[in-house]
Amino acid sequence: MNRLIVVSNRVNPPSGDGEETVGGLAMALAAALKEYSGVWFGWSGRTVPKFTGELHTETVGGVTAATVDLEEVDLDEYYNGYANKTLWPLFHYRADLAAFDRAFDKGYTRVNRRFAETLAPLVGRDDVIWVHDYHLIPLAKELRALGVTNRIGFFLHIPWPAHQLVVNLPRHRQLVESMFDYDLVGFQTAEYQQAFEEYVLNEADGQVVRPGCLKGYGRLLEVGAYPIGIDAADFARMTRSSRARRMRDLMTAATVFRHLIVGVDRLDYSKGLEERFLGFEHFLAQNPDLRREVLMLQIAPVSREAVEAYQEIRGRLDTLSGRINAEYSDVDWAPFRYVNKNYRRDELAGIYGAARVGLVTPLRDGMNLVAKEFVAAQNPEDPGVLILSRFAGAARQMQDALLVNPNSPEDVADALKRAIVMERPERIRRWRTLFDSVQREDVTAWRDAFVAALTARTVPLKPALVV
Ligand code: GDG
Repeated sequence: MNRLIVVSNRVNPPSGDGEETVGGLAMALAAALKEYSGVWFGWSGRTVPKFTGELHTETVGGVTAATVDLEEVDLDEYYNGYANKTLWPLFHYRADLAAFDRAFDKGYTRVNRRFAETLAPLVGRDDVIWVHDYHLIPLAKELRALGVTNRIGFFLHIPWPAHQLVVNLPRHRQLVESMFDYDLVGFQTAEYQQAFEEYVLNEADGQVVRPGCLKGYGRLLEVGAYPIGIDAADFARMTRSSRARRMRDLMTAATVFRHLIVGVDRLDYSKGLEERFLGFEHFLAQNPDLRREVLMLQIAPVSREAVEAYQEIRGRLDTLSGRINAEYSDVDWAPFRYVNKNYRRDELAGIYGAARVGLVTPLRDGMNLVAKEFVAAQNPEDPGVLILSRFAGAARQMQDALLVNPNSPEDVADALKRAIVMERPERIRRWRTLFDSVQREDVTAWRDAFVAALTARTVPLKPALVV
């Protein structure tokens, strides 16, 4: 293999100043590219009146960031439109929020074509291309049309939903068929892989040729589950940094004689924030004796503010958090802190470290890296307890968390009580198993497994005719 070319919607090479962008994909790719002298290609985050295809390149720490500007209408139709108003809600089981608009569809195709046209001249003979996430599903199809024959892999960071949901998408066939232009398609969990296989069996008259190899639309495709992890070593280092320690001391001082319950999420309806707030409210109502012993801190930096559904949920969360504090606060005490501020990663590490409970309750989540970060930041001698939604991809690997149904306030409240009163030996036992898997199945293991499978693939690159 010559170079690894990573492609994602946004490109966020580590700046080194701690002011990293919020979001799991950016975190993971920055960590995954660290040891490769690779190229990271994608949108610059800027818009121009007319698309030119001009490339901006910058090399930071061995990684060349190659970015391209898009037009305002691309942003509306491709990013805010098809990606975040159509695919994101649908793939997170929110068909009620999904907008189906042909202009979005056209914008999505146009931007994928523009990405392909800009990227193709950069591709060397032996380069391996790794495309990321739902913004860029048809990219391989566009690259193949331009004559790119290199190995191309795709990784989906979000869930692949049940067959019956996918078929809500107008032109779902074209979208899935375009995935057969990849050599390897990776999912976060075996469950999402199975859902994809089920679609192919039902809608493409396909078959499972052997485990991990599908036939559909007369072609072959390798598929697999590659659960993403965090950069555990780097996170452990960060936990010991002076900023993390300062933050941990600050939070410990703010919760003397009280237990800190922490949630950290992009402000997104898929993260189950409303349901979590209701669960906490239920806990306060049911446990008058424990009320003054807890403080819940929810950090939720705003994201995708141009999309109405995100503006609406923000308003509802403001009301709900206000209601909880108005109902339960006392003159010297309030149960809930809800902040929309974005913190540095080392500060987050300190906050996680001070917490007795990590409350991670998405309604649907491809994986969820916050759950893993919380575990990585705990003190081995006195670790906190992770409460995790059974609908997060991470639940598969993290069976020693307290697994809950995030839709049930009673379930969440019961788990909170159990976590607060849990004795230290049980906390240590549960944490140890969780920590072992967070360390072992880290971001490097994820990258290496995917790249090894992509470069060792057995399906011929351009299968002429499969019988
Ligand atoms: C997608 C999938 C999948 C949050 N607040 C702050 C902040 N964050 C960081 C967290 C974490 C990341 O953002 C969020 O990652 P998640 O995995 O929880 O969720 P998504 O952003 O939805 O990521 C997800 C992931 O891709 C990777 O495949 O796990 O399922 O939806 O790293 O720490 N970071 C900073 N300040 C904050 O206030 N610096």
